Amino acid sequence: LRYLTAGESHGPKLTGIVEGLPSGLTLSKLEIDRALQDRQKGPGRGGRMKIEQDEVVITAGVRGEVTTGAPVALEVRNRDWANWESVMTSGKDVDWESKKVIAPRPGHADLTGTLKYRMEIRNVLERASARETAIRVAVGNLSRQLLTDLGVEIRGRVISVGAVDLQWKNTAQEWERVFQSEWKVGDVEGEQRLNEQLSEARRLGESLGGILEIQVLNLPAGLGSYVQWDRKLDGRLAHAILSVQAMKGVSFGLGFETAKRFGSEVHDPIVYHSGEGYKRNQNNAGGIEGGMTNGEPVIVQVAMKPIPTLYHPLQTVNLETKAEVQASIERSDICAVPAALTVLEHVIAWEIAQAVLEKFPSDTMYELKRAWQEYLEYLKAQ
Ligand code: EPS
Repeated sequence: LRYLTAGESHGPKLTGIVEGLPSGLTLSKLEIDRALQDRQKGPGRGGRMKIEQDEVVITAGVRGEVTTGAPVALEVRNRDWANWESVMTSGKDVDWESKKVIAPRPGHADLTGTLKYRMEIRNVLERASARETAIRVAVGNLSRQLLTDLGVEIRGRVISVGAVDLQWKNTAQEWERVFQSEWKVGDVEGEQRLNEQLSEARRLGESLGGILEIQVLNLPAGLGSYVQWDRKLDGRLAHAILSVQAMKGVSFGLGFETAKRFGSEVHDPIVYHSGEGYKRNQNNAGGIEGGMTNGEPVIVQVAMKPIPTLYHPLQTVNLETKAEVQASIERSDICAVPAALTVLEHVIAWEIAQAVLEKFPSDTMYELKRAWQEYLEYLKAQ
């Protein structure tokens, strides 16, 4: 299972090509569009999200609603392109001047990208932009629908935004609230504090990061492998997560707290339930041991940095005059933490699906489901 994306933030469209999905997977376009719309939401989003109404176009690999086993091609159009056509075109008549950027933003790819590729900043920021996460959600949603078909559930919540920590006891009621909440938190009073913090950040020209948690439920033990470094599932998840724009840290289960405790206070004792197989009565490992799922929920925490484009810009250097100036003010989001949750759920879905398709025969959904079911029964019968 592999994918590539192409596309610039203000170019005509984003494109994704996916290879390795089994034939016979029923895909709902409605589901993909719902995920795309979910990614656009959240209280801290900027003006761009009023322009875009993301929707997928599937141009290959699906007939009716069913995958054929051939590569799947996806597109998400940039509506904003209508305002950028003369600037972001591939023909001869390009307007190089009107949207030229000469003051790189600290925290963005701007400066290093321009040095590395010997091009102007506009070319760098267009591809480095988190706009690319739209197509990653569309691509990831294909794998998410495959996992749903196998009974795997992925859910996530926002743990904290900026300096505001939210209350959390992990109850079913809180999860219900997360799904209704525009901040994707389960703490009603906390939302008030988040709104106040957002207003303050807006007033100051600031941006906000946060910490998120994603859980993957109903996975069998044995996805991923210890036998080679690049097959370890936690390593693959960390790679996928940190490849999302603005993500700075990943931890599993008990996370960094693990390093502070005695071993006996960290590792999850093994128990046996007849008819169910081996279990754990706690999940400090976050569902992964030895680079493999251990049958408990996979639990990942992710740190997102504040978006580097600031309305109250930091010092930088004008690349033409070398004078110290303030960074360019590009239109931006103040906080994209709830949107990032949707993105993370989908890049995680991708890695889990890849591990599933590596373990089981995957030419067809028929073979995959049969082998999956047989393996679940084998684990229970131990
Ligand atoms: C982004 C800058 C903003 C965000 C964008 C990511 O875009 P613009 O420069 O057009 O205002 O809105 O995010 C999206 C377009 C999106 O779909 O999430 C950046 O520089 O990373």
